[in-house]
Formats: sequence, C-alpha cells, structure tokens
Amino acid sequence: MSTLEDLKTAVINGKRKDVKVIVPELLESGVEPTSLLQDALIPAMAIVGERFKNNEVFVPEMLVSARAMKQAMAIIEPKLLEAGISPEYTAIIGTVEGDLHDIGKNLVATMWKGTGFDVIDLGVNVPAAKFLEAIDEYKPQIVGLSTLLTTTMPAMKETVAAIRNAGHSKVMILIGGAPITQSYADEIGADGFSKDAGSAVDIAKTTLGIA
Ligand code: B1M
Repeated sequence: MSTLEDLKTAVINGKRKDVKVIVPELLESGVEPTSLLQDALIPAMAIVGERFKNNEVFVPEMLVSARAMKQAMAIIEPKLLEAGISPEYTAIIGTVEGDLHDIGKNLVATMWKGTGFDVIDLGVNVPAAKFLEAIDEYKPQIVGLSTLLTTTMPAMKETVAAIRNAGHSKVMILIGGAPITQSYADEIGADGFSKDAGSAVDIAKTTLGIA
C-alpha cells in the first residue's frame, strides 16, 4: 500500500507513471485530496526548489517534477470540485508576463472553482493588455495575478496599474506567489494577497463580502 511519503518521493523524482498509480490508491484508501496536496505534493515541490537553489538539480529535473505534480492534479481536481456549486461569481486568473510557472496558479483556480466561482484561466506569460481584454469580455468580480519570480514582480505592478488606469475600480485584484507579500500588495494597490491556495479562497470570499 502506497503512502503520502511515496507520493512525495515520486514527485521529487519526476515519476509520472508512479504518481498515476499512487494517487488513486491513496484516494481509494480514504486520504483526503487536500491532504495529498498539503502533505505530499506541495512539500515535494518545495524540496525540488530547495535542491535547485543549491545547484543539486537543474531546470530539466524541475520540469519533470512539475509534470508529475500536474499528473497528480489532473486526478485530484475532480475530487476537489465535487461540491458542485453553481457559479455566482466570475474570476479571471493568470500568471503575469514573463513568468511561465503555473502550478500554484492552477491550484488557486481549482480552489476557486471548488468554492463555486466561474474561473477563466488566461494561462501563463499573460500581458496586461490580455487581462484588460478579458475583464471587458467576462466582467469578473475578481482578478487573480500570480508570479513566482522576483524578476516578474514589476509586471504584476504594471498589470495592477493598467487595470486601475483603464477605470476598472470595482474589480477586486488578488495577488499571490512565492515572492509576494502583503506589503507588496499594499505598495502596488492590489486589494488582497494570499500566501497559499487555501487562503486565496478565504480572501476572495471576504473581499466580495460573502464569507
Ligand atoms: Co522555476 N523557479 N524557474 N521552474 N521553479 C522557482 C520559482 C525558484 C524559487 C527556484 C529556486 O531558485 N529555489 C526560482 C525563482 C527565484 C526567484 O525569482 N526568487 C525559479 C527560477 C529561477 C526559474 C528559472 C529562471 C530557471 C532558469 O531557467 N534558470 C525559470 C524561469 C522560467 C520563466 O518563468 N520565465 C524557471 C522554470 C521553471 C520550470 C519551467 C522548470 C518549472 C515550472 C513548471 C510549471 O509551473 N509548469 C519550475 C518549477 C517547478 C519551480 C519550483 C521548483 C516549483 C514551483 C511550484 O510549482 N511550486 C520553484 C521553487 C519553489 O517554489 N520552491 C521554482 C508548487 C506550487 C504549489 O507552489 O507556485 O508557490 P507555488 O504556489 C503557491 C503559492 O505561491 C500561492 O498558492 C500556491 C499554492 O499554495 N500562489 C498564489 C501562487 N499563485 C497565487 C495566486 C494567488 C494566491 C496565491 O492569487 C491570485
């Protein structure tokens, strides 16, 4: 019988096929999908990041780990969405221009969907202009911006400014990602910040006054 530790090891080592076997086994044995995330998948990516920082692994290894994590997410997402609430609010989400990281952003999108939001995911490397077009088209209550790179934090600031300058003063802008802090959110005029996907749900609901 596989354990959470086995799943963590499989993601660290980028073993997508193992992940495909372990995740359903764990779910069938009664492990909560949120526990798979919190106790295996997210810690696995943190270890990969630490190893990358220490030059113990390189981009190809990060990539295979990311693929293994995505494989796990593809199996878990339907479970997270089982609440089946019909959408009352619309959210747009994307990773800002210059940044290709999408695992955390996808997780926030999944959690928002699970809370009953209709989520339009613009993907990665999204220029401010594309956010503006999507706001005009979908009229969301919330826009979520994600970035993992310190070098793309200025793109986040530019996107917030572009949204405000275009006169969208009512749309709530929530930001997140590893280098992001509350003080950065305050500095660039975002309405909220959350450090993880779970609190992104709480912040979204509080910001909309539906908590
Ligand atoms: Co990159 N990478 N990477 N990488 N990568 C980091 C981010 C890094 C911290 C690694 C390190 O040095 N320790 C470092 C950034 C350093 C910095 O800027 N301070 C880094 C680097 C340097 C790079 C490259 C520049 C490497 C290179 O080419 N030399 C390059 C940049 C490419 C680009 O984007 N232009 C690069 C590339 C890649 C891969 C493509 C190989 C791959 C990404 C694959 C993919 O996403 N599809 C990758 C990966 C996998 C990582 C690490 C290892 C893992 C990221 C991840 O998925 N974490 C990462 C190290 C780390 O994070 N410890 C690293 C798991 C995920 C669940 O967490 O995304 O943080 P996270 O999301 C969390 C919260 O941040 C928050 O909630 C999520 C869930 O709880 N959150 C939000 C995120 N967005 C939010 C939005 C919200 C609210 C909360 O509201 C809207």
